Amino acid sequence: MKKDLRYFLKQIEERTPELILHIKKEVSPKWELSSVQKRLEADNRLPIMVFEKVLGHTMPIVTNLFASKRHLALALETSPEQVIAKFAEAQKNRIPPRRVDTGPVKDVVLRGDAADLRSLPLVTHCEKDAGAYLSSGVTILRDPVSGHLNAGIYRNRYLAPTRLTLNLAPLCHAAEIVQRAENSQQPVEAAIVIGHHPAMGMASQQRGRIGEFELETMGGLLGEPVDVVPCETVDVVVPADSEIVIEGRVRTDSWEDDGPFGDYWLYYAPPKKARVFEVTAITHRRDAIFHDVFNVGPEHLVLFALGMEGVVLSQLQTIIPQVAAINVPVSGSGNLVYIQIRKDMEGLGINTALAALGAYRFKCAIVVNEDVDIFDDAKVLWAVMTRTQADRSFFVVPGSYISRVDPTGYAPWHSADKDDRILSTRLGIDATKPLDPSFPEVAEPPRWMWTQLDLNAYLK
Ligand SMILES: Cc1cc2nc3c(=O)[nH]c(=O)nc-3n(C[C@H](O)[C@H](O)[C@H](O)COP(=O)(O)O)c2cc1C
Ligand SMILES: [Mn+2]
Repeated sequence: MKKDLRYFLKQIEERTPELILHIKKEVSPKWELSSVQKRLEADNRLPIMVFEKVLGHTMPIVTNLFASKRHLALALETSPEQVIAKFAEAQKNRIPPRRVDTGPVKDVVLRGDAADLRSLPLVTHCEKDAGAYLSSGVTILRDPVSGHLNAGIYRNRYLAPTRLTLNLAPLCHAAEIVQRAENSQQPVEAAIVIGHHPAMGMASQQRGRIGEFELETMGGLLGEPVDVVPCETVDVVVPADSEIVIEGRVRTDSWEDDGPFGDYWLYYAPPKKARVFEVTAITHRRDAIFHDVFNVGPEHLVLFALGMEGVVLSQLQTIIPQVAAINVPVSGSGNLVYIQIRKDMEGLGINTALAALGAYRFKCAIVVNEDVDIFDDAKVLWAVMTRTQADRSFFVVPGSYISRVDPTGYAPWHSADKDDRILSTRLGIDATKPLDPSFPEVAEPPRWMWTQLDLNAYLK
């Protein structure tokens, strides 16, 4: 069986049925679907959900595909602890896609006015969102200058039956490609892919060099080449086994408002100008499954964090071999990184925090010893509270660029425009204990006893 969305869902049904929920009651794509998701999340439940009946639509919607490291681990057939290493490895052992003539995504081909976005169940998540969004689409575009393909997730707001926004953050490859196309007055051909094996979403988050096609990393993750087919109306290839493809062109001469939109900082991102995507065709499977990502739930963050973790871990280990593991926790909205080190010299905690802040635009880096579980926020906070003094273990770096979304950002001192609030202050924390052997030992019952206890014998 092809490794696609259906294959993954079947595997979940067979191996971890408790992780998938089929919702048979009809839901509205406006607020109701996201309310169900939010309500379950409030109960710490993050199952993959298949909403089988969506008001006004025939396609079912799957969501929560990336809701935790466990979800990613199941997709990669590994353990949650090994996900980052496997991702970093796939980025090194890339497998180029394989060109095939056709595939299920060509079951239905709609061109011109028939390619109507209203046939897709676009979801409205938050109360004050500007409207319905396509939040899961992986946009593959061809750089008209170099000819290379590039893929990433850039949210799309519905504008009209054949028009969407394409919201490109300033530092991503796609923004650079579209800007260069604008400078050389060339059109950008593109396709938005919805629904495939989760490896597609993961690969789309790789932070590689411009010109490295993300579907090669997807091949690396799956251990086999991804079958791709040419688009009908643009010079782009798309995965043959995806659910839905929206073909079109990115305009380099017009902008539309994107936002407000409930984003991964868990606030509304204010309206700002986005590129415009004009639809030329829609192709899909006969019984296509639509895929939605709930951006103010953990799944956006878990997926987004994976891209950072993959590149930051390998960079850090090059500079500081004592780095054992990292985690970009959901609680930090992508701005926080925990790093575990094998501390063998004083000063290594501060050095590691400095290197981590340099490796990516984190707002805060916290370094701990190997005895602290970096997948548990409470354990990391415990280390900060019992192993630091703020005037020695913390350092602060003002005037850095983190993100244009930081709601507490401030304008550069020389900027005339006080709304130009693009700067943030960064924090490094060395929460490792001193090497001094008189530092107290962690108290616990004999480790050999409590870790190997046969609990069932006591709980009967
Ligand atoms: C669910 C989700 C939504 C995202 N939305 C956007 C977005 O709207 N704009 C953006 O620039 N990046 C967004 N990202 C991050 C990019 O997809 C990511 O940085 C990607 O690596 C960019 O690829 P590129 O550098 O090849 O363009 C999103 C990530 C996820 C996981
Ligand atoms: Mn790229």
